[in-house]
Amino acid sequence: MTDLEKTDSIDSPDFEFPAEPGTVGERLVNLGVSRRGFLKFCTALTSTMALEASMAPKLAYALTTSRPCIIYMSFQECTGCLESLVNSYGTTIENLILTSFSLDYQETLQAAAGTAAEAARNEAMTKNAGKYILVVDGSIPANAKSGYFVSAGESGVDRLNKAAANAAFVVAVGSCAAFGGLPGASPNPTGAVPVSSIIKNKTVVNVSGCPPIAEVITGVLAYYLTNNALPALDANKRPTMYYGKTVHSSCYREENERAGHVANFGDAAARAGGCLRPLGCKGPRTHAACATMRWNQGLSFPIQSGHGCIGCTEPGFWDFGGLYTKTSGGD
Ligand code: FSX
Repeated sequence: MTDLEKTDSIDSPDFEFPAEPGTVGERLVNLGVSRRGFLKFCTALTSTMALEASMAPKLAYALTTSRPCIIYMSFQECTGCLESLVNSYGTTIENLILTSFSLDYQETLQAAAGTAAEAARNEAMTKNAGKYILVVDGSIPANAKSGYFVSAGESGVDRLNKAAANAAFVVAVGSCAAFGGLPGASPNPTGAVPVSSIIKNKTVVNVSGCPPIAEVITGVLAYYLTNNALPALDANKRPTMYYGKTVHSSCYREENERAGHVANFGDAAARAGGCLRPLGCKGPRTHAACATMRWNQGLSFPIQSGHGCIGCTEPGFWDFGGLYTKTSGGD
């Protein structure tokens, strides 16, 4: 995504930034973001969420007026998911959306530590009981005897259960939280399980990927803000608006395969856009938005760089992940 358009003034015949002190609207005004530029981004965002463009003003209103509480907890992970989320720069849609939430607990980003951090989290959960969104990254070590992951004197399972008890719903960010991911790979010494294996009485939305695209994470939150409801989910609890198609079906190299152009390692066909399937690309069996939304503000994605998809958004990644070919049991 590119930077938001900026102008010296706000022109707004039918949508004004609510500029009350402390609101996102006020912050946008102070940043010099124009109404037109803001609505343009909201329109782009509605298209990624498979919503009508006419929903853009509603989204704009929701982003500038609501401020739901998010409790973001990390378990067994590499911090790649959070890196993906916060490594955006400028006034981009993902940090704009993050600003629209009150991020009341995030161990890596917050200044508070120890008992002060725990007290702040408990206070935020009590104050927003039944309404806060619990975002979780990392898998949960369910092997009680393993001794892995104890924080503030509590096991991972206890910590997750307590945090989820009064949440409105849970968003499992990253393939570790969604499906077990790397910590769950064989031999899985910690007994790592997905969030949905522990939380059974509450909706869990899986935003898989190792890591997921930043705009996909924030897009799910923006959808909830706009509609006060969650998007449709597939059989793996992933939002179909981002995971409804395979990477291959929306890949620019797909039409080349149909025309008979396939690649070999380092050959001219690979550079000219030949399909990477013979090299073990897992795009045909991987559901993700990488080919349409791409990475780094829409700049590129692995296949565009000549590297086949490794299937990181699917259950079983890592054990069933990586590049492999027909001869080693792949597609
Ligand atoms: Fe897992 Fe995320 Fe991969 Fe890392 O939080 S999905 S190992 S990018 O950090 O959990």
